[in-house]
Amino acid sequence: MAGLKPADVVTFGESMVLLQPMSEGPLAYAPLFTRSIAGAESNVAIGLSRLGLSVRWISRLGADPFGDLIASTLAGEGIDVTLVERDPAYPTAVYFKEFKGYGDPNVYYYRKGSAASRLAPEHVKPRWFENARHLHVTGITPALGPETADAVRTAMTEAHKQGLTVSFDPNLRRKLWSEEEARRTLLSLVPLCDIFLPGLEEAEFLAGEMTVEQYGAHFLGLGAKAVVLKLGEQGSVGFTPLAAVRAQPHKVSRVVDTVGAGDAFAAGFLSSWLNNESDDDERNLLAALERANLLGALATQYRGDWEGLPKLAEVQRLQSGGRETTR
Ligand code: KDG
Repeated sequence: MAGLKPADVVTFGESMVLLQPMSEGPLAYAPLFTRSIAGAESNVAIGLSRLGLSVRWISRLGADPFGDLIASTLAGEGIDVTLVERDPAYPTAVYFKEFKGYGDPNVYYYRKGSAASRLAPEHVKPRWFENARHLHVTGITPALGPETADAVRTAMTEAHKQGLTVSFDPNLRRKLWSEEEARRTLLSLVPLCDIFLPGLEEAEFLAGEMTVEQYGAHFLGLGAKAVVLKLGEQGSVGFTPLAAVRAQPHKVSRVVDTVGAGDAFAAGFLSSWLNNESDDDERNLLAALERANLLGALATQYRGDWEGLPKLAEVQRLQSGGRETTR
């Protein structure tokens, strides 16, 4: 078997076809839709790839046209999809958004019994981590099927065994499982990660009400080596055993669609953190948080989960305050 292309980041999870109504209002009365794809891990993969990192995305897709669409879209974004498996017995999942015209969009999943929900520990192969530096996983995958939590646990353990670092975004999706099961499972995965990336609401869901500093200490105490808390409009804050750094939010002129903002944040953070050139945790955290805040803010200003993610040159221009030549 030929060797795999080196990957800065490996990620795996479910991607679905996404149907978004072209109008605002109740989904029941939406007559026209645009079709795209989405999935937390593939959103991060696209963000990282556009920022110049090499990325391997792994999943199980149905042997159906929607599976073709997902694989070819991600390959078109420069992502290595060589290890994706196609399952003739189970379909590729679909999800819909509903834009109310205020607040977060509602989402409706059609993913029970999908090909990715059949992911089991025996599918996780040492080869997944060959020639790679880092694994990124989210708390969506463990919620999908009977064995997906064990598959995530196996992958995190195997990645460490092979010398990779691991990041974990809890990505709490209450529609997918009970609160009790979510809390128990997500907490059990925290000690297996190096970088833990919760939002404030997720931190509270997992650990109860605390101050931001107490959350940092709490999750470091569970075994994470770095804790990065997303504070929404308040920016973000990062903790390692040696540093605690807060980064100011990037200005948002108009919120259009908040779905995918956490994934953009993760891509921004990892793209900087994994390319650290200094030993100074404070400096590294600040640089990574600033880029993460920028990407998260940009992601709220376009429709779709990943389409508007910026390329590296655009990020550099925005961060240096350079002018854009638009015409
Ligand atoms: O973070 C954005 C994701 O939630 C979205 O792309 C779809 O993966 C998805 C999910 O499970 O909600």
